[in-house]
Amino acid sequence: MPAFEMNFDGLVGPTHNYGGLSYGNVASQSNSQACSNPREAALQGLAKMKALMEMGFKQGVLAPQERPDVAALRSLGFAGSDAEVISRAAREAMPLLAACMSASSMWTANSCTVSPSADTADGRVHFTAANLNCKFHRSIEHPTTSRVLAAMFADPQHFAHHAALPAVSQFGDEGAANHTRFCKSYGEPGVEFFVFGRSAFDSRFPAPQRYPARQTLEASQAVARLHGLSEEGVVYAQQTPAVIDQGVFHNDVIAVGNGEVLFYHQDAFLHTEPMLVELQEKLARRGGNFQAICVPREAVAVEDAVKSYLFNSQLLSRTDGSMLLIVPEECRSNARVWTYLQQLTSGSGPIREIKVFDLKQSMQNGGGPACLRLRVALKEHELAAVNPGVIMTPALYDTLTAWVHKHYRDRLNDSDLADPQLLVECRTALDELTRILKLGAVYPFQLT
Ligand code: SUG
Repeated sequence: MPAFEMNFDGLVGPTHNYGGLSYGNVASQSNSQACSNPREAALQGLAKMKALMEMGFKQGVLAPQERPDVAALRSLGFAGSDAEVISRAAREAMPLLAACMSASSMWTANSCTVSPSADTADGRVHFTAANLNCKFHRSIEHPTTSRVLAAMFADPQHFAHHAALPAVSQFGDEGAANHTRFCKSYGEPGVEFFVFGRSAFDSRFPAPQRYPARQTLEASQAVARLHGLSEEGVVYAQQTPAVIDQGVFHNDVIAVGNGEVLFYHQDAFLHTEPMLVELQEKLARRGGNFQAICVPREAVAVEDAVKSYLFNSQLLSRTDGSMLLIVPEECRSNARVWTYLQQLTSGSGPIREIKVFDLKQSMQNGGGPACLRLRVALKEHELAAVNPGVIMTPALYDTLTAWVHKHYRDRLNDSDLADPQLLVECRTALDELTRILKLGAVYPFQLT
C-alpha cells in the first residue's frame, strides 16, 4: 500500500517576537529584544511550504496558537479585563508577558511525537503532545496543540491521541525534535530512534553542566509505551552532554535522519558505535539497509553546526530514491559548512542535492527548517482521513498569503507587546483562520 511522509509546517503566529526566552538556545538569547517582523516570518514559512509542495512533496499546515495567552496570565494572578491583565503584566512582569506572547508553537517539530501505524500495536497513527515543560512559554502550548491535532487527525479509526506527559522535569518531553524514524519505506515497520539529554531517575547517565537537558530518557520510554512500540522497533541514545552545553538544545540541531539514512555530527551522541550497530541490526531485521553519514568535527565544528543549523535540515526522499537536503541560508554563508555540503553532494552517497531557504525570522529564535515541520508518515487511506482543510494546495497558499497580509504587523518591538489591540488583532485573525483551515473551535477564546 502506498505511503508517504507528510510535513506539517507551523504557520508563524502574528505575535512572532524575540523574547530571549530559551536559556540554552544561543540564537534566542543573542537576539533577545530585537525588533521582529511577524509578517515576513509568516511569509518565509509559507514560501518553504509552497516550494516543497511544488517539488511534489506532501505538505500540510499546522495552525498557530492564541497569543497573548490571557488565561495563562490570569493563572499567575493578573486580574481584570483582558486589557487590564495585559497592561498590568507589562508594568509588573514583562518577562511573563513576553512568554505569554511567544509564537513558539511555530516550531511544530516540538508539538508532539508521532508513530506511524506500521510501528504501533493497534495499527493506528499515534500522537503524544509534548509537555515542553523546560520553558514556561512552551509549556503552555500543549492544550491547544492537542485540540488542533485532534481537529486535523480526527478519525479514531486511524488516529490515536495521547495527552502530554506529567508536567514535571522528570518527564521533560520536546516531541519529534528528539525522535527520528528509520525505515525501508514509509508504510513498512520501522525503527524509532529516541534521543534524550539526561535520565531523571538513573544517576549513571551523565548530564550537561551549563545548559538544561530538555528531554529525559523516562519521557522517551513513556512515549514508546503509549504508542505501543515493540522493543525490536526502538533504539534509545543519549546526546553528548558537552554538546548541549554548546547550544545543542534538541537533537535535531546535531542530527537528522530519514528512510535508511542518519546524517549526524561526530560529537552528537554518547557511545556512538554500539548505537549504530543497534540501529543497523534492528533496521536489517525490518528489511532495511542502515546508512550512517558522519560529519567529522575537523570538517564542521559543533560551533559551526549550531550557528549554521546544518543538521536542522529536512532530509527528503525523492521518487528516484536519492535524497534532498533543505537547509537554511545560514549554511551558505558559513564557508566551512558550504564547502562540506558541496563535497557531500558531489560524492556517491544518498544526499544528492541541497536547497537553500531564507528563514531568518525563525532562525533568529533558534528554529530552522526542521524545527518548523512535523513529519507524519501516512498510508494512502490515512492520508484520505486527514482534515483536507490543512493540506497545502496552490489555492490554500494564496488564501493564507492574503490572510497574512491582511492581519499581520510588519514589526513588533518590546513596547508593542503591551498593546491590548494586538490581542484583538490576533483573535480576529485566528477566528478567520479556523474557518480557512476548517478546524472548528480550537482556541480558548472560541471555547468560552
Ligand atoms: O524551544 N525557541 C525555540 C526553538 C525551537 C526549535 N525547535 C527545534 N529544534 N525542533 C525553543 O528554544 C525562542 C523564543 C524567544 O526567545 O522568543 C524559542 O522558544
